[in-house]
Amino acid sequence: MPLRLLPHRAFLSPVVSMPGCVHPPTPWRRIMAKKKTGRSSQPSGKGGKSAPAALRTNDIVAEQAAASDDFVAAMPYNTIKEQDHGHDNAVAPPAGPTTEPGSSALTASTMTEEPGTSKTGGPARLGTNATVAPLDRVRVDPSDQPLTTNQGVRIGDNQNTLKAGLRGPSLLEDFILREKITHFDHERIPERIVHARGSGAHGYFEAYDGLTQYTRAAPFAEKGKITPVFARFSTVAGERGSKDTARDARGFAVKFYTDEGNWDLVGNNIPVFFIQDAMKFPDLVHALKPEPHHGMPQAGSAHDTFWDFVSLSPESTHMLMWAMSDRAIPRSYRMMQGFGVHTFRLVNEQGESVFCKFHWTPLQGTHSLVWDEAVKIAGADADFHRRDLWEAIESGEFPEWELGVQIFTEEQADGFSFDVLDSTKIVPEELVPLTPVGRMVLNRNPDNFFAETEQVAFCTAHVVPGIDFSNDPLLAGRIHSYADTQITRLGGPNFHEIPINSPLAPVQNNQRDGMHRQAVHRGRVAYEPNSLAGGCPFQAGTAGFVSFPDAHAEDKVRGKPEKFSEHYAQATLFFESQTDVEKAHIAAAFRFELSKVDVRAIRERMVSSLVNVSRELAAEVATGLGMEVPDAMPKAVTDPEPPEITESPALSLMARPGETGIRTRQIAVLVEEGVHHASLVDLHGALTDAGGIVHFVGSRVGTFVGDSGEKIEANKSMENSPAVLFDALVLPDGSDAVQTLAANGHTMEFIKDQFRHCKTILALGAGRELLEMAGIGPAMQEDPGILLADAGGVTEGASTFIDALTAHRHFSRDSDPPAK
Ligand code: HDE
Repeated sequence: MPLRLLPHRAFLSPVVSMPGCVHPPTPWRRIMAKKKTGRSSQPSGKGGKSAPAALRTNDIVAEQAAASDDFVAAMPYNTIKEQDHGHDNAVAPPAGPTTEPGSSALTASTMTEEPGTSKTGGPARLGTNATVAPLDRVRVDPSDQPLTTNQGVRIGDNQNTLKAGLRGPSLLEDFILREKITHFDHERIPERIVHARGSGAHGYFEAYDGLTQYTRAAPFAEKGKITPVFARFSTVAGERGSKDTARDARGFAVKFYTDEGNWDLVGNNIPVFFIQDAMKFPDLVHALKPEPHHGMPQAGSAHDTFWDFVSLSPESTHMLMWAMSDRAIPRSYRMMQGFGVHTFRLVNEQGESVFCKFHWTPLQGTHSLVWDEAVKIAGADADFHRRDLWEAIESGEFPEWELGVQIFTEEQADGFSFDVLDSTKIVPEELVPLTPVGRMVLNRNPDNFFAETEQVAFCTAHVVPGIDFSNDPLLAGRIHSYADTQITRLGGPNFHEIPINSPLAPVQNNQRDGMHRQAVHRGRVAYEPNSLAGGCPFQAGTAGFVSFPDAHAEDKVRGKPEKFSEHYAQATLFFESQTDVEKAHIAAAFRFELSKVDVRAIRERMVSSLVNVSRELAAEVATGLGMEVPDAMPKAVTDPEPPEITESPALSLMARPGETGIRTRQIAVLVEEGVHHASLVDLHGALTDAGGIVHFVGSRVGTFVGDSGEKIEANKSMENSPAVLFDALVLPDGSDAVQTLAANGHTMEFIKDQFRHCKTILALGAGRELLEMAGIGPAMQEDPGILLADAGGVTEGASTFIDALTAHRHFSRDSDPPAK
C-alpha cells in the first residue's frame, strides 16, 4: 500500500517516500469504534451500571498490538541512511521518514488516555505577542483564596506551630511548619557567576521590512513582523544585591521568541570585549571579581588584580577605553546602546551567507551619569537603574531601541586591517554603515522578579535558522558556557521548561527525564530512528537548522591569527573620536581606578600601555597619579597594517541626543512653608505636559502651606532623595520659603551637586538668592543651564527650561575634571 504522508508536513521532501508503507490498518479503525463503547464509564440507562470494562480493554490492547505491527511494518528500513554521509547531504540533510499512525492512541503510553485531547498541545499562534498566554498558565492570583499547603490542603492556622500543650514542646508531626520552613530554606538559587545584578522586561520586536535577501530568520521574514521578546540588562562584576551605578559594562540580552524557536542576542552596551579567546575568560573574571582573600571590592574594577591582569593583556586596552568612558556609568538602561559584539552570520533561503554585526540604538538617546554622581547614587538608591526601567514602563513610557545591522561579505572582511573574528575590534561605521532593520519596544514589566528576570536563561547557542556563528573563538566558548552554567544555577538540564525560557515554537525531541521535568511525554519511544512512533519526531532536514558549510582545511592548532596581535589602533581611534569632555572623563576614570591600585608597578605598567594609545592621555593619567610618563610598553607587532580611519564621530556618546526630549526626566522642585504656590502649579503643568516627572521635594515629606494658603504635598524629602536622583532642579519663589530653605544644610548640598553635575537649574523669583548663597552667582550670566524667571513669567521660563534640560547636561561647566 502507498505511504500516506502527514498532511501538515507539507515541507517534507519527496525523498522520504518509502516503498511498502501503508494506510493506517483497518483493524485500528475498528478498535477506536469499539473502544468508545467499551470504555464508557457513564451509567448505561436508568439505574444501569456501565458494562464491565476489563474484557473490552484486553481487546483493545490486543488489537492495538496488531495495529502496531502493521504500523511498524510500514517502515521496513531507514530510508535516509543512504543520505547519511557526504558533503552534499551534510549541506542539505534529508527530512526523516515518517508514517501516519492514524490515531494518536497508537503512539500513546497508555490506553486509558482519551485520544485526541488537548493534552498533546499545539503550536503557538504565530506573529502575535504571545509570551503573555503561556505565562498565564502559571500566573497565580491569590484574590479571595485561602492559604493552602503545596498539596492544596487548606491551612487552618498560619501563626502557631503544633505543640503538645500551649507551653509544651513542638511536634515533628507539624507538616505545615516543616513544609513552610523547608521551602524557605531553599528559596535562594546560585546567582549568575557574572551579570548577577540585572533587571528585565517583556516587549516585542517589529521588523521594518523583510530582510530575506540576507536571512531566513523568522523575525525578519516580512515588513511589520512582530516577535515577542524578553530583555535583561545587567552589570557584570557585582553580586546580585550590588549597586546599579557601578563603573562596569552593562549586559544587554534579548530573547526573541520566534516562530522557529528562541533566538538569544546576548550582548553588552560596549561593542568590544577584554579578551580574544574564551580560554582567558575565567582568568579575566577571577581578576575582576572581589579579591579572594578578603572578598573586596564589591562591584568594582578599581583594585590590583584587575589592573594586574589587563595591563599584562594589551588586547584589553580597547575595551578599557570604553569601560573608563561614561558608557560604563549610563544614566539609564533605557539610554544605552547594545551590541552583539561578535561577528555573526546571516544565512538566506538559498544557503548564501554574509557576515553581520548587531547594534541596538536607543530612541531615548545615549546619556550617562558623571562619576561623582554615580558614586553618590549608589548610596542614595542602589536600585537606580532597576527603578528607572520599572517606573518608565509602569507609566507607559515604553523604552524603544532600533536594531541596526552591519552587513559585509567575507571578501570585504579579508580586506580590513583588523580581523572580524577578533572581539576586541569594532567594524567602524565608516567602513560598513548601519542598516536599520526593526525596533524593540519594552512594554510590560514582569509579574514576578524571580520567576522571570532571575530565572531567564540566555544562551549564545540559541540561534534559529537564518542566524549562524562566525569562528570567533570567544563566541565558541560562549556557545558552550551559557547552557552549562544554567545546569547549576537553575538546578538541572530542564531549565528550558521554565515558562520564561520555553519557546513559543513547539518542542519535540527524545531528551527525557532529569531534575524538575515538566513535560509528560507520551508513548514508549524516546529514540530516533524509530518505527514504533512512525519515525516521529523526525529530523526536519532543510526546513530545520542547517549549519553554514564553512570550508576549512588547516592544521589543528592552538593559536591566534596574525591580525589579532595588533592591540592599540582601535583604542586610539576610540579616544580620538571623543569630545574634550569625554576625553577628560576617560583620563579621570583611569586616574581614579589606578589610584586604588596599591602596587605601584601595576600602575606604571598600565600607564606605559596607555602611551601606545595616546601620549596626551598617558600624560594626563600620569600627572594624576603623581608619576613620570613611563616608556611605551613594547608592542606585540611593530608594523601592523595602518587603520582605515583615525576618527569616527559615531563613537562619541554625544552623537545620539535621542528623540524623546525631557520625557521621563526627573525634576526636583524644592518646597517649604510659604512657597509661591501659583507659579509652581503653572510650572508643574508645563513640565508634565512635556513628559517630565515633577517631584515636590521638601525638608520632609507631607503637606506644606503655600503663600496664599493653598497646600502642596511633598512626595520626597531632601533627606530621602538627594540631588543626584534628579536630572534638574527648580528653586521656588516665596521669601518665607527661601529663608527657611537657606537655613537648611541639605538645600546648599542639593544645589551644589546639581551644579557640579552640570544639570539644569531654574530659579524662580527670590529663589535666585539660594543660587547666590551656594556660590553659583557668578555662573548665572553665561551658563546655559542656569535659568532665572519671575514667578509671573513661568510659561516662558518653562519652555527655556525644557530646552536646557533636553541638552541633558551643560558640560561647559565641567572645567575641573578632577572633581567629577
Ligand atoms: Fe557572558 N556569560 N561570557 N559575555 N554574558 C554569562 O551566563 C561567558 C561575554 C553576557 O542577562 C553567563 O547565564 C563566557 C561577552 C551577558 O542572564 C556565563 C564568555 C558578552 C550575560 C557567561 C563571555 C557577554 C552573560 C553567566 C567569554 C557580550 C547575562 C550567567 C568566552 C557580548 C545574561 C549566564 C543574562 C552571562 C559566559 C563573554 C554578555 C557564565 C565564557 C563577550 C549580557 O555563561
